[in-house]
Parts: sequence; C-alpha cells; structure tokens
Amino acid sequence: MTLKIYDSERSPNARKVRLLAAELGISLERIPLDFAKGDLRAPDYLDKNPNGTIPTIDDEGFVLWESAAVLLYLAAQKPERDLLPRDAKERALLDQWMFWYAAHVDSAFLLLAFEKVVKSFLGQPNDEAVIRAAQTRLDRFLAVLETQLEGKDHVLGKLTIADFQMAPWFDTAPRLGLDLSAYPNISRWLETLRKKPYWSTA
Ligand SMILES: N[C@@H](CCC(=O)N[C@@H](CS)C(=O)NCC(=O)O)C(=O)O
Repeated sequence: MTLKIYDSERSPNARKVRLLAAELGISLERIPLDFAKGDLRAPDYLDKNPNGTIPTIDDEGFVLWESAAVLLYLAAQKPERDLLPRDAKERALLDQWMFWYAAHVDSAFLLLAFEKVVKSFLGQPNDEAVIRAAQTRLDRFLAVLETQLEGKDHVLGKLTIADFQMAPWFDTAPRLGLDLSAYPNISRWLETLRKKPYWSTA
C-alpha cells in the first residue's frame, strides 16, 4: 500500500497523521506543499481537497481530508493495535473527545497560529481581538482537558488516536505564545508522548 500525504513540515494537522502513521508502522509518501507558493490553491490540489487545506491523503486513489477522519481511517487499517476502541461505550467516549477537540480547541489553535505565525510571516498586522477570543476559548477548554488528564497517562487512560489528534498543537504552544505551565497534567501527558522514538522526527 502506498499512502500519499499532502503535507507541510509547518502543519500540526499534517503532523497528527505523520505521528500516527509512525506509531502504526504505516509508511507515507510525503508530498510537500508550500503555502507561500500557493500550492494549496492550485487547481489540481483543490480537486483533491476543495478546502485548500492540509493534510489530505491519497490511498491508491481513495482521497480523504480532515485530519481527524484520516486518523480514524489509519487506525482502522490496524485494528490489532487497538487505538480505536471496539467496545461501543469506549468508542463513544473516544468520539466525544475527538469531536470536542475539533470543535473547541483545534479551531482556537488554528486562529492563534494564523494571527501569530502566518500573519507575521506574511507581514500583516495581528488582530488583537481575534487573539484574545482564541485565548479565552483555550483558557476555557484546556481546563477541561487538564481535569480529564488527572491521574491518566493518556486522554482516555490508554493510548488512542485522541492523543495523536490533540498533542501536535500543544507541541507548538511556545510558538503561539501559549504558556502550558498552568496545566501540569497536560504538560506531563505531552512529556510522556515526547518519549516515543519517532516523536521529534515524524
Ligand atoms: N480541520 C482541518 C484543518 C486543516 C487546516 O486548516 N490545516 C492548515 C494547516 S495546519 C491549513 O491547511 N491551512 C491553510 C489554509 O487554511 O489556507 C483538519 O483537521 O484537517
């Protein structure tokens, strides 16, 4: 199986997929796209992913975008690794945290990254109101994750794809000006994941 990923070193959303693929031993053919050169707006790419975002995967002609959907797809290729619970209630809890993160946290991280990283790269001024709104949302919802991680090594206790969905944005926290010291459980969880041999290279 040759699984292509349309990718960028700079993208935490693409990194979610690279990290999970490394954990599962799935090899990826990486196709790097350059934001600055307009690769994400090229007609050929928009045919694959009309959102013009990354990641997108192409598995022998099966094209899939949205990082959470890609994580679910990859984990389903290796059921024996048990990163996607089979028990209905455990699976429902996984879905709860995956949807929760996508709705509340991922979107706030994306806004912060756009304001603090992309705009400075483009030489555009920051919108302080957007930064404050993203920060307020993170303050609210990171407290929920902090409580969830109390006494646990992983979001659902044992390793699941929820960890891969969430951790890459936290790894970029310093670049976004986000101080994680107020979140000892999140910081501990991140340190546990960072011990994985592929974590710094995937
Ligand atoms: N919800 C999407 C978000 C994808 C996304 O926004 N990716 C960023 C990179 S981390 C991107 O492609 N940004 C370019 C743009 O919005 O034009 C996912 O999880 O895949």
